[in-house]
Amino acid sequence: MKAKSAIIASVCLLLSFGVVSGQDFSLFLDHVDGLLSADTLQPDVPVTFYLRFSTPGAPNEAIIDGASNGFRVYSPDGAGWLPLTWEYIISEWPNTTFWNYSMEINSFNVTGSGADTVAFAGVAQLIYESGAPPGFSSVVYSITTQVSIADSGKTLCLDSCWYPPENSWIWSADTGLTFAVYPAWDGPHCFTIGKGCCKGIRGNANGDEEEKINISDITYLVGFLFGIPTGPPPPCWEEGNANGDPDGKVNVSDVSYLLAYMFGTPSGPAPPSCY
Ligand SMILES: [Ca+2]
Ligand SMILES: [Ca+2]
Ligand SMILES: [Ca+2]
Repeated sequence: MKAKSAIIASVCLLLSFGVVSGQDFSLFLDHVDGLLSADTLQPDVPVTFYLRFSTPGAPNEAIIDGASNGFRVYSPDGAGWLPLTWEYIISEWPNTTFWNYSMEINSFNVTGSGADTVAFAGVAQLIYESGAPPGFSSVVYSITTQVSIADSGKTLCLDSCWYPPENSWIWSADTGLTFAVYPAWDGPHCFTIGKGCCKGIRGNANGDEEEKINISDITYLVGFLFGIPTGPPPPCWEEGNANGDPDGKVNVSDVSYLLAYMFGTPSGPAPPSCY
């Protein structure tokens, strides 16, 4: 707590000489792992938000010598999510290359309910030629969580926040005259929680794009279950669970089910629908 106060005090001290427009300074959501489509999250797999930190080149170039950015994850309609975890994406970020005075991550209430907040703060001492240089642009942080298929149709959002939550961001810059920068942010980013990878009915064990259910799916499952060497698992596990057993098992029963459906006399029932 003491250390955190020191960081905030340091950042604030550096900000006391004036303000410039932050249009060319930004921290954007660069991309997301764990999407089913551009605005739909895949449930039950890790979801990672990657954040890009950018500074302008000339004519607004400046060394950023203090940067503090918070992010919060929340659901406006009551979805849950797994407690947040976070990482540095480039190794220079947390060490002396950029933030030779200190780099901290502070998290608040990362419980998977209410709003979870993660704040990143870096402070440089320019006398040692540190700070984020002009024209810098890289993904620097990631925040990871996971949503549940039980919350399909609900919404999960990532937005900016200060710490404590719901205040503005601030960086400090130095071009010989120290000033404050309010970086741009392209959020909030909200995503619908999807229904997983399974489409229509189950049984497309080999994941072919046309969603066919045929002998190739049986071959694929047999390879996975009994092959020497073992074949790969179904690209969408729920499709491999052709008989739709509630435990989600993929085993010889699914092979038998598909055999009966395709070749039984009389034919067995079609695989059940995914959801
Ligand atoms: Ca299917
Ligand atoms: Ca298939
Ligand atoms: Ca099964």
